[in-house]
Order: sequence, then structure tokens, then C-alpha cells
Amino acid sequence: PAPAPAPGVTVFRSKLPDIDIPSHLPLHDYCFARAAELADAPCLIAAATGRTYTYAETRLLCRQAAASLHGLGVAQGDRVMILLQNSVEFVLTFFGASFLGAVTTAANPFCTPQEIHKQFKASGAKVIVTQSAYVDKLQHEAFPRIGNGEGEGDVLLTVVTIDDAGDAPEGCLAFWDLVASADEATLPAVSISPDDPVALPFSSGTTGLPKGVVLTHGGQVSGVAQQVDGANPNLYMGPGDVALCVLPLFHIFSLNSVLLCALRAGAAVMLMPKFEMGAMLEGIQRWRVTVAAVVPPLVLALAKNPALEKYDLSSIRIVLSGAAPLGKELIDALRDRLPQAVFGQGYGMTEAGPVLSMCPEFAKEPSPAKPGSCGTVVRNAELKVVDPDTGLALGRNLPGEICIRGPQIMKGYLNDPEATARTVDVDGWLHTGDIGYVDDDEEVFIVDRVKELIKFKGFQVPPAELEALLLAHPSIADAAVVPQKDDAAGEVPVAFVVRATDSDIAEEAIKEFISKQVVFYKRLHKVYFTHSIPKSASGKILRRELRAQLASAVTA
Ligand code: 4UW
Repeated sequence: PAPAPAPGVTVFRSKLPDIDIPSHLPLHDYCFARAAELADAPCLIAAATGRTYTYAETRLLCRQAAASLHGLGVAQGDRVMILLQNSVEFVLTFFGASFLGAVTTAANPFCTPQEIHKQFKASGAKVIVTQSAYVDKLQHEAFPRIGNGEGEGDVLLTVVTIDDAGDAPEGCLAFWDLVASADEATLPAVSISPDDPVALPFSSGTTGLPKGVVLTHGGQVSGVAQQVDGANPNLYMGPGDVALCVLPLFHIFSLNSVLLCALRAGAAVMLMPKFEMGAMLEGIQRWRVTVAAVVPPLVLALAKNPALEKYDLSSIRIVLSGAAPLGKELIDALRDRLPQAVFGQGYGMTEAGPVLSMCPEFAKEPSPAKPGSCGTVVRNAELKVVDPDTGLALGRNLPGEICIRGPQIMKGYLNDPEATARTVDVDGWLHTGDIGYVDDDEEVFIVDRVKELIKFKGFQVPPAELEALLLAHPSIADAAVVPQKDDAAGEVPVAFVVRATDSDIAEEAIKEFISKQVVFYKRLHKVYFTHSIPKSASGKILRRELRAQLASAVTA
């Protein structure tokens, strides 16, 4: 049981009653609980091929993927890296690992070899599942040599590719060859406890470099249950619903609130490998998508696109936005085009497992939400708002740092007890680094961010990562990276740079130096040269001051 709050502390809870959460179940059994009852119902729809997989087929293929991984030596507790766009194979690998008690760590395939290697190394992954187009990234010198079978003493990297069945790149194994020959009867019996990890997404959290976020079976079951279980689910979906899965599954929003929630609810998931407007609208029309999970830039793209008129999008009943702030103007712009849909936001954070609050208009028995609100705190959880200076809990309508406590939050950062202790306090409260308040109707509003994180179209850009790269340049004496507001992306990273003595390095050279090393959304949009970086007595960059400088320069 959670410790009782100290007297006088304002703790906000859901208006919906708590529910029983079957957190003793492993995540795969929880998500496939209705697979027998819904055996012939659609589970996965691969938009790219037009193929639909029923619940019975999907569950069986997941178990065959598990047997395949087991055949490659993956055992309970081992890590499997997924380097894929949204695809059936992503889902099969995720649940395949889960059936074994293994853990998946998914990365953006657009990342550079260096970025992928960092996550590969930190996670200690044993196998990488990818597609042939990305194999050259794994041939980078940082990785062990790709190969399978008996190594001649050296460490070999096992790579499985999902395309080219029967003709995998040299040293790689073909996913579908493995799955086709796998026998689910060879699956080992594993005993999985709720505290065992199942997913390892990477997040920089409130400060520093990306870290592995340990999410457990019990935590993910709780996080999903908070959204879709109970007599009055907060995010009401069921058989007959089709969830749009265009946001990348390597990010927790799509993995948890789309894939896991839809499966638990018995809905179908329409998998789109990437965002391409025409294909997406086509897919929504063809498979009658009912629940669309989006990020604000996608809302913007939809609102602006004249092609919308050409498609029948009348099936959409829920538009769920998250990962970055969604303004009222943007909702209004799209509302006219999807008059039948309910628009609302969820507020999530990888470490929070991920959902803190969800629009109550999505519930089976809906209650109203105001524009701009992130909904109300999920059930079976507690939320408080603390004064960032004193740490004291604040009452309604007073902005402060949002903290969350409940069974859904992360177990901690992988191999980083200090970072864990900085984020989850001794009483179990996760400190988000977001500034917000709860209003008189229990609605959560986010107004600012005190953590370092920059969000480009909802993607994480950790300033510390870019600062470390900048400082490695011989012509740069000091550097700081902060967010700058941007209409299309929400925020973009910009750098303040102090040139080394005698250096006259130019903005373009610095931008290019960074671009070569990072995925597209981490690229610097501007470099401001300065004589010194403002720092506190303890040496911490005074980011607020730099952000203020930017704001005044823009308005000046
Ligand atoms: N408004 C303003 C928001 C909002 C927001 C997030 O990359 P991460 O760690 O994680 C996410 C997860 C988002 C998410 C998950 C599941 C879900 O259902 C849902 O609702 C639709 C959203 O983004 O980044 C976490 C940080 O992103 C910001 C905020 O700063 C948070 O700490 N953020 N959602 N609605 N800002």
C-alpha cells in the first residue's frame, strides 16, 4: 500500500473509482486475455501490405517469434533490440520477448550508428531485430561483427532482418524463416513476476543523457488498465474499434496507449510504417479507423491539408493528442473537418509508465474537458503539484512541478540509482519536471517545463547530449543548448557557443558537425555566439536565463 500523504498535502485523484488491476499477470497474458474469445477478430492490420492478422494468428505468431528468439539463445532477463518502423514484426518481437521474460529496447531506425550503438551498449542487447536497409548502420566499427553460429572466439552480433525471407544480408538471419520453422511447443516455461522488466525505452528524463527506463510487467499492466479497464474505462475502446498506429512504436505513447491498450480492449491496430499523409488517409478510410492517436504537428498537417476533403474520415470518433502541448486554435482548425470526433489530450512521460492524465471525454461515460486541458489524473494513482523551490504541495489553480505516484511508474533507470533517486523520491513520487496546475474541475494544465528536455514534434532532444558533442569540438570552448519556440515543431534546439581562443568557427560548420552525428530532429537550428555561458555557483547552466534571452531577442 502507498504511504499515506502527510497532513495538509493536496493530493489529486481521479473522479472515476479505483479498479481492480490484474497486475499479477505477465503483460502478454494480460493483453491477449480475450484472444480466444476474439480468435477470428482482426488484431493487426498491416497497412503496407493490406494484410490483416486475427487475434488467434497474432498470438500464435508472437509465440513462434518467442520460440525463434529462444532458439537464438535469448533467455529470461535478456534484452532484445528492435530497430524497426511500425510493423507486424515489431509487435511479434515485442510480445515474443515478453513471452520469454526477455526485455525489448526499441530505437528509432533513423538514428545514427553512434546513437544506436549507445543504446545497444547500455541495454546489453543480445539480438537486434531490424530490416535490411538498416544493417549497414550495424556494420559501423563500434558494433561487434555481424554473424551467427559458432564464432571463432570473437563476439558476434546476432542480427535478424524482417524482409528478404530466404535472402537475408550476409551474416543476418531472416525473421520469417525463423518464425516459419519455429515450434511454439519448444517455448520454455518461465515464471514472470510483476516486478520483472518487459520494456526498456530510453529517455533523458529531467536532466542529462538518455537512460534506460525500466518498465515492468506489473507496471505496464497497471498503466494499460488505468486507461482501458473497468466498468467505465477512461479511454473507451473495444472490439470493432480500429486504432491508428502511425506514431512510432519505439516511443512509449504509441507502444502503450495505442498497441497495448488496443489489444487489451480487443480492438484492431492499423500499423503504418511511417507518416505519409496520402497513405494514412487512405488507410483510415479503408479500414474505418475509429481512434486516432496523434501529436500536435500531425494535427497541424491534417488541419492544413486540402486532401482531407477527398476521403471519408467519418469513422474517427476519438482524436487523442499528446507528447507536446496542443493549442486550442489547432483543435478548432481540425474540428470543422472531423465534426463527429471528440478531441482531447493525454499527458504522458516515459518514466511515468506513461500516462499521468487523460481526457475524460474519451470515457465510456464521458465528462466534459476544457480546450487545452490534459484531462484528469488516471485512476489508481495520485498526483500532486509542488512548489519547485520549497517542495511543498500546492492547492488548486497554483502552478508547480507535477508529481505522480502509482503502480504504473518506472522501476527506475537502468544501472543508474543516482538518476533514479533524483527522479523518484523516497515516498515514491515521480517528479516530472513539468510545470502545471489542477483546476476546480480536476483538469490538469501544463504551462511550462523546468527540466532540460527539448521536444521537437514530440521527439525527445536531450540538450546534454548535444552539449557533449559541441564540447568535443576543438574550436568550441563552452556551449549550452536550449529550446526555441517554433510554429511547426513546437520547439527546436538552438545552441549558445563560446568559441575557443583564436577560433573563428562559423555557424554552418557547427551545425554540420552536429548533423553528421545525430538523428534529424536533434539538429541545431541556430547557433548564437557569446562570450560566456551563464552558470550557477555549482556550475549548472542557467537555462532559464538563456531561454529568456531568446524570448527577448525574438520579441525585440
Ligand atoms: N502536453 C504538454 C501534453 C504532453 C506534454 C507529454 O517522450 P516523453 O518521455 O513521453 C511522452 C509520452 C506521451 C504520452 C504517452 C501516452 C499517452 O497516452 C499520451 O497521451 C496522449 C501521451 O511524450 O516526454 C515526456 C514529456 O513530454 C511533454 C511533457 O514535458 C512530458 O514530461 N508532454 N504530453 N499533452 N506536454
